[in-house]
Amino acid sequence: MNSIMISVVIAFHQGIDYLRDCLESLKVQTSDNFEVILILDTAAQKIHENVRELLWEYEGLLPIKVHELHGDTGVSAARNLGIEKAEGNFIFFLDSDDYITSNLLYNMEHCMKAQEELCYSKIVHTWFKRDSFHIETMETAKENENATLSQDLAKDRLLSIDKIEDITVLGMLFRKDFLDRYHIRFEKKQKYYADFSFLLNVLEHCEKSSCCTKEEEVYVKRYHNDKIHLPSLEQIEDANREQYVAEAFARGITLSKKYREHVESMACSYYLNVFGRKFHEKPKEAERKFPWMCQVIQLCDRKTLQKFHFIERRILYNTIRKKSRKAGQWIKIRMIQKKIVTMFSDKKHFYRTINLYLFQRMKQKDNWIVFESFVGRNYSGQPKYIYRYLQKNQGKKYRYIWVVNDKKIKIDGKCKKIKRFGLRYYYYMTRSKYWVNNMRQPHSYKKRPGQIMLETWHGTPLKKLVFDMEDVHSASPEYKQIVYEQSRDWDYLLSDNPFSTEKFQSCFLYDREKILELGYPANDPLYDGELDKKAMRLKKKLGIPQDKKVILYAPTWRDDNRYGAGEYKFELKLDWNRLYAELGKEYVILLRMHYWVVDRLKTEGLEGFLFNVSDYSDVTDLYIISDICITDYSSVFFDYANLRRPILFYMYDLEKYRDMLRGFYLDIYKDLPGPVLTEESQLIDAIKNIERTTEAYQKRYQIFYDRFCGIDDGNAAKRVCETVFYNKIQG
Ligand code: C2G
Repeated sequence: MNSIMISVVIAFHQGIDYLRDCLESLKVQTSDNFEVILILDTAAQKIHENVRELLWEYEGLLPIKVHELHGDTGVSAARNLGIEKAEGNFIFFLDSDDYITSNLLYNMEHCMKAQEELCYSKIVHTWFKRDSFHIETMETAKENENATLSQDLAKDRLLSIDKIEDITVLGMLFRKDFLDRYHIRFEKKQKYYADFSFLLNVLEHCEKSSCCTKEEEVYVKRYHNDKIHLPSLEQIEDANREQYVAEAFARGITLSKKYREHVESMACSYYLNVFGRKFHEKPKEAERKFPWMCQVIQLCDRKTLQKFHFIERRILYNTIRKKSRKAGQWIKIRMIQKKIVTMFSDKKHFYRTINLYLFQRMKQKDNWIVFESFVGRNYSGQPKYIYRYLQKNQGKKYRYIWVVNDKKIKIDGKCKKIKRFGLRYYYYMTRSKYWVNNMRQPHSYKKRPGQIMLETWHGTPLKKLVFDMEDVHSASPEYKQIVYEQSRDWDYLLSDNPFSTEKFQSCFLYDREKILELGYPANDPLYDGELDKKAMRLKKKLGIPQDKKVILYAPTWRDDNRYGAGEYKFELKLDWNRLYAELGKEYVILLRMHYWVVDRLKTEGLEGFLFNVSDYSDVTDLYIISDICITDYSSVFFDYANLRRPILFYMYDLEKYRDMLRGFYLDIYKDLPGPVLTEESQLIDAIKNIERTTEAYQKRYQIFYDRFCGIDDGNAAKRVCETVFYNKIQG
């Protein structure tokens, strides 16, 4: 065991920030017995990425040997060159966009016994950079991975995996002489899926292997969350991808003896379930690519084909006989059969099918408008004020439809209320010419030709959004791609100020021409001439004493603190009894949780001081009755600033929020119109001395107001309606 020397082979072609994380994870390894063989695929490399500069940082810290690929290109060629250049007696493949936990190499070394040919570890999937791969992520990752390893190499690395793209040689430590003895190398021609035949080859010859069972020592496979700018090999749009899949299967079937039957089944399943869809979606393309699949299915043993059921067998046999039309027809029958089963399996599928075959064929109604605010949670935001303006000025010209989760939500004026994702929802969404929404529309719902979508959005951003974010902690790795696709369907995007206009272009990769920089309709009421009277009425409605000053506390949500999709936890970092004691004589507090937060505070003992207004429909009303607004990173302050009233920023978790979760577009110490407070006592002090606090920020507030509130003037709804609905160009 003393003579172990590992060559960590890294192939690099793009993604320098990923590479930094990867090298960092090697820098902190507890083992010293390794060298790094970095193969630069110069032909495929991004020109602007200066790898040499990065490598300087590791000079003397990591034993890195750099080689360049000449002539050949691609990951297979790079890894083969790595094996050739390796001076170690063990090989470990590490992808430049992945990283490993700090004891992994040490543990693998100690796991490996003299007679074993390889050792492998658990792979955990993430889409976070190394810094953020904290314990919590590890916990969730663990829950989602298929439990623990069975310690049977074939089972763990082949038999339990359905998709060819998930078969990998990563997280494995190979004895180099084992690879050499059996000439196990990556197939150079295979741009993708070369791991498949490599692994099958390994399984063919490997007599003994060990499994590194330490749960916390893992290989971390990092998904790319930005397919547009930095796609992983799997995400690259390649018109001939199916050819590589077919070749990989063909090679696998030919070389594997021990697992041939399994590989054949995998190939057939891929053909039936993945490739087969093409016959329905892109028949011409299916026809062109059919011969590739034909060759693979022809290699399969009859016994394997017989395991499939009747219709599937018809598809496979016709494929063997090269009868593409017949195979295509049976594939369609199979799809219809599947569709019927899913259609009756749940309501949503049933509605969607009716929508597709019935509503989509009905005529569009040019005067129907569907409004939705905060995914149907309430009647508020820009959609509410656009609706009100149209109701008042256009009345019966339009038919108004509101999407709500609860039909009890009060909406003024005559309108049709429909429940989100009910049958009527599909009917009205499909037939209405206009959609007005302040959040993203459902991804599954594609716009019909001729429909117009006005995306009003719901705030000026302080925290970074979508493509401006590095890691996405709140959603799936496809988040950026999904938002990209959704935003292609927006005909207009509303902006409140030039700053938002600029940021929306980068965060949504959205065209300037389609952005309407017209101000926010939801801020129109803040310019009402009779605000005091309105405030009195609202206070009465909410049961708030008229003689007390009002503090609105409206924090935002935390991306990493959630129960599930769209359902977030929130830990309030305030001692309400202390606040009551210190401020209760003069103030009441309105607690307004963000709409994603489902936790509700118990207010017993605080009656008359703390009012939970989290379920109140319209936050604009709450701005009107508040004398001070406290927030953290929420965009509420951009809107509230229209009132020119004091704003305090209670940012008790500033570092984590800024450095890990989101990052900001503004310099919070220079640009915000109020003090940044991290301690509760600072917050209480600022409230007690609110006049002094206000005075200190007067100048900055004015600059902020001019920059962010300059367009709002009480007439935004008018401007928006004239532009979108009456096609008037705003001067
Ligand atoms: N909101 C609210 N109550 C809160 C927080 C937010 O009613 N406690 C509403 C406000 O209308 C606010 C909007 O939700 O303007 C957006 O809230 P943010 O906290 O900024 O969070 P998010 O939904 O992530 O939107 O460009 C803005 C960003 O998209 C942020």
